[in-house]
Amino acid sequence: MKKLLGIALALVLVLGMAANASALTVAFSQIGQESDWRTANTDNVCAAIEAQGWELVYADAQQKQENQVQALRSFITQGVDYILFTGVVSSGWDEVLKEVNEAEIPLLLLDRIPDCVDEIEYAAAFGGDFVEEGRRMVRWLANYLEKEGRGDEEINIVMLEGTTGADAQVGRSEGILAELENYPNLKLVAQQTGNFTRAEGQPVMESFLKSVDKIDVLLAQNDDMALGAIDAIKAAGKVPGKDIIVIGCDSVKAAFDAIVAGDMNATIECTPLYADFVVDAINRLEAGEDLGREIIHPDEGCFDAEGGIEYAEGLVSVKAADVIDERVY
Ligand code: GYE
Repeated sequence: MKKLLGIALALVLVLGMAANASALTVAFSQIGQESDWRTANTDNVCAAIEAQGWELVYADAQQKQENQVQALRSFITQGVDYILFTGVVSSGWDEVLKEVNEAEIPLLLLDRIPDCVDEIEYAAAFGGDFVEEGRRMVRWLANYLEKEGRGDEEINIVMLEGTTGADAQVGRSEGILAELENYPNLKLVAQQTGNFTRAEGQPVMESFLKSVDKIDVLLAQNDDMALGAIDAIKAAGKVPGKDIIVIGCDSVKAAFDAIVAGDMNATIECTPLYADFVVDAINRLEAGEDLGREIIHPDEGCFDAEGGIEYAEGLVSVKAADVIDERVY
């Protein structure tokens, strides 16, 4: 009997060790490190995976689709347990994501959703509602102008767009253009990509300032480009936040600082904090749950100098200075 118990105990130990050795391996194909948003997203997701005791296989694609394709194929070869994926651009993923499906590795779509989403299998999906974010940028602007007594003025807008063909660019442009239709006095007079980076936002704004006579508003599809543009506006002898209304997207800490300093007027929130979603989704999938095909969008806000401006039905902006200390990214 004793001997049997001993064997059973040894077996439990061996099995326990085996279970530990085969702790989950979670692979993450990230786009690059183009913005404060992206850095916060990488840090947040990677730290959460490691905190669970899961093995992390991380690949930074340096903005190149071919690097992502290569990373996904190497995840398949390694036989990872889960793949987290956000695509630098929307199109061109059909083949490699079908390979992921054939390998039967559960795929979690994050952030920028590929345009083949309806043709592939995925275990869970989470990301910003980019069209709505674009709409919110324009609604905030229209209501702000109204409050300033400029509601009927002819307003010239320039737009810094994100990486061409990225879901976040396509969606925000679509939302901005659709919402502008509701305000005939708001005119989009120039638009160009700044690739979601501060480094490119600056020279593109510089060229807008040279080529466009009257610029009243800058809509930047992320805060980093807005911050680069603010430098260009100052260098041109204009006052950002006053001569030119500056609106960004993401709500990173640096944008809060710029709003408090008076250089920037508003930022529409797009959270990079995906850790809770990722950990919860994997744990539920491990427990055998089916999470369905819904693409989950987080609740997001809008921050500006004074607060109280409506940016979506029934939602008003929050004064950045009041919450700056609580910002975690
Ligand atoms: O807005 C931008 C980043 O895909 C939502 O990518 C993301 C965007 C974010 O570089 O700052």
